[in-house]
Amino acid sequence: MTATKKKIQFHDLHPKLESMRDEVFTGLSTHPKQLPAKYFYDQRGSALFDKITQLPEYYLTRCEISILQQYADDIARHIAPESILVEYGSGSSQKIKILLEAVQPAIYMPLDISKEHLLNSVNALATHFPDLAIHATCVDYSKPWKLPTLHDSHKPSIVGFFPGSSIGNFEPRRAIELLQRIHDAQGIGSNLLMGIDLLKDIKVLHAAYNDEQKITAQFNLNILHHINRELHGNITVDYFSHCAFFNPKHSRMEMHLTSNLDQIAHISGKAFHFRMNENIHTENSYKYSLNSFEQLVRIAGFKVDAIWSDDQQQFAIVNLHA
Ligand code: AVI
Repeated sequence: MTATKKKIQFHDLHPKLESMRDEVFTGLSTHPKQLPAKYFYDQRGSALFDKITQLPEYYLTRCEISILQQYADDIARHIAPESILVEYGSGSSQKIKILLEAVQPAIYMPLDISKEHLLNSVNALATHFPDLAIHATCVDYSKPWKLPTLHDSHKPSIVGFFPGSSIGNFEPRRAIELLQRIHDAQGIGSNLLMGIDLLKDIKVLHAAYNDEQKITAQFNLNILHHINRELHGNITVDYFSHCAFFNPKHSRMEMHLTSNLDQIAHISGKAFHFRMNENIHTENSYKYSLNSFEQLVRIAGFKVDAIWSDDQQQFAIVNLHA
């Protein structure tokens, strides 16, 4: 453990990074072809995602922020004072600022797999909250993990914050495993605040993933640029098109990249064949009803304690009790 600033402690739990080459090769060799959504997020992909969150069609971020603004004090009343606030993925500073101001935790502990991203965001946050004790922790929380020991004499209560409907990007089986891990790591009696995107009119969902400015299309196609750069690929990105639709059977938005023609591309010297109209499945974004979400979290050992939503019930922040 090294101290980077007076109030910032850094814990490196040394997440093991999977080989991008292995994952891309496996994904493009299966039928139907698929790619892990985490490879959207190189520097350009993260900047494109930031743009998505500001699009008129992408209601998710706006809804979640407005729920936080409207109910922050009530949310804080559901959380024990002097708690440790653990954020899963150090994401939007706007959301965490609202929560930190309302909850006033003893310690803020953001968890992220990327050391660089983590340090950049905590340094910016520390300027805004100079007295806040921050324990930035570099970890892959989708694998088994333990909260770092804080050598504190009393045992503070733990509240997790998992915003942005990020849980929606996990298949339900994987979402349950992840929630079980969080349950194990945080312990009985802890809380978990989650942002979830609710099932709604398909037209609204369709527009959110097919925006007029085509930023989501650029975000989806960026995975191919990322592969070209990192894995010495020669994929012609223009030969693929963005495709996003609602799959009612699985209650999820799906994103795919469709090959516009019959083509062969090389990645790290290996040839991959894409038939005309063949899809590469790049992302799932599950949409839950409050009932289906309650069932999912119950399997993982959590109970729903409170729900805050917007007037149109587009999005919800749910407080879970372990
Ligand atoms: C990060 N995640 C919750 C976003 C979503 O809506 O599933 C990623 C995204 N994909 C397309 N637009 C935004």
